[in-house]
Amino acid sequence: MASQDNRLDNFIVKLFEIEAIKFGTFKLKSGIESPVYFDLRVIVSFPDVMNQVSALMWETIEKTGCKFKSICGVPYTALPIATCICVQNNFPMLIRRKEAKDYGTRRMIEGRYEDGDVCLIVEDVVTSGSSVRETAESLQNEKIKVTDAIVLLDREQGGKVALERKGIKLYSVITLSQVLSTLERLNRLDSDTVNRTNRFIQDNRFDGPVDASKAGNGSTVPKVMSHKERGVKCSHPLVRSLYSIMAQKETNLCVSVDCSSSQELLQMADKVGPHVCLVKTHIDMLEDFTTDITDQLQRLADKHNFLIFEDRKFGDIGKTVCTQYQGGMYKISSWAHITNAHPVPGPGIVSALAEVGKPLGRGCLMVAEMSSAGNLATGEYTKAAVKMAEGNKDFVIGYISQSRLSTDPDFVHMTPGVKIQMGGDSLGQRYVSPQTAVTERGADVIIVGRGITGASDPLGAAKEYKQAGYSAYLNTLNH
Ligand code: S5P
Repeated sequence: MASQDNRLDNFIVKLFEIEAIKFGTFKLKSGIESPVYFDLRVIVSFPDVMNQVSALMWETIEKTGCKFKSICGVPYTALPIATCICVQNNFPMLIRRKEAKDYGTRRMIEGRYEDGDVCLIVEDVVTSGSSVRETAESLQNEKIKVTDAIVLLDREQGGKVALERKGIKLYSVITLSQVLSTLERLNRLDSDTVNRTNRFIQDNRFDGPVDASKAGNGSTVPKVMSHKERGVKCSHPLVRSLYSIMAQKETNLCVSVDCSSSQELLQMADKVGPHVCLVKTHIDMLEDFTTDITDQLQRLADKHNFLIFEDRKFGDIGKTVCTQYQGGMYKISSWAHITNAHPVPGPGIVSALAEVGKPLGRGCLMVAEMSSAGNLATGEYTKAAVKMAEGNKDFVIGYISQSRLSTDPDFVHMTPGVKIQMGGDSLGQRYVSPQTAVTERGADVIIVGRGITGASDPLGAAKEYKQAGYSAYLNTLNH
């Protein structure tokens, strides 16, 4: 026992020495500032550490007695770890693709498997459990069962409980508190850092859904506001209307009705109308547009109580977008409650659209992140989009995004690229499930197109997406 403890002590110190574990102030992907950071990617440069990781994980797995036919590492850091475990123990492995290939088999899981096979998931660090869950969903889509997962380091922020709720038991080799106590005992860390980190873990538990509005550094964690509350408290009247509709109809679903025939568009809007808070259009897809179509769409919006979002993605200089928004054939500002704009031309685009839209009570979303593979709306570009929104709160009501970009409840986050059958299409679209969009990506509204419009029973599909999206939202409230 003592020698096992020594082994783990030495292993933890080694991780600290190679800076796979760091203490300081680190901004996480979610925007939270963390006093501790794990960068287990570095271990690939230390074959002795790779060997130790693999041996420790295998021993932990063996002790659990769980049974499985293959092992799959969560891409990317856990891929080499899974490879080591499988090679050293002569065990079959599966690889999960993060993006579907747009040629060939388009499989999301590579390797040999049969329906009903059980696969063990391997991960380096678990925080909320979201990455393990995404990999599990990909495997389950291929009819592979997932009952257990092994992680090198559990940050103890609720991932274990969240995974258990999904029927996945999580085993860990070490935990963050173990790391802290070991490093303190061996005089590698002072008690201030240990206390600060412990406080951070306690204040930033996820227990399933990620609430990116949580503040870091041990400060008070703001409560997630319900749709009902946001329907009263948000500053923009249009946002209040949207949330009131969402609360009343119990839906966070926006259907993207991407049709080329106006009859199809109107029929679909009428069919899904009772189940959505928004209908999104690409009006320039219609081959038979007349102004009567948007009049009829407005009547349907009144009948079913939804808002209309024209996904125009304006992207030109101020003068041009002004005319495009209010004039031309479509006169978008006269019927669409919401439209959206790319930040690429600079803040002038927002002021110009606002000149037209604000007097009409319209709202605009900044396209801050995109769902398509290889898109350029990342990093500094996304940050600039957020700044543009924050400086124009009387007209910009939120974002088209793939993650939670703002802690301000006034901003609505709408996430496209949502489909129960995840993966992608052959033209670069990438999908996540409604649950992932809401709980992991922080979506207030899920935007679903072909998942509903391309289904054999669009009404049934709309109900299914409504249910999935709304129960994911309720989950975020409960934690
Ligand atoms: O990043 C984005 C932004 C948008 S608005 N990715 C998207 O897919 N969209 C739109 O959402 C896209 O133009 C389409 O209308 C819808 C997604 O459709 P689906 O059929 O792939 O669900």
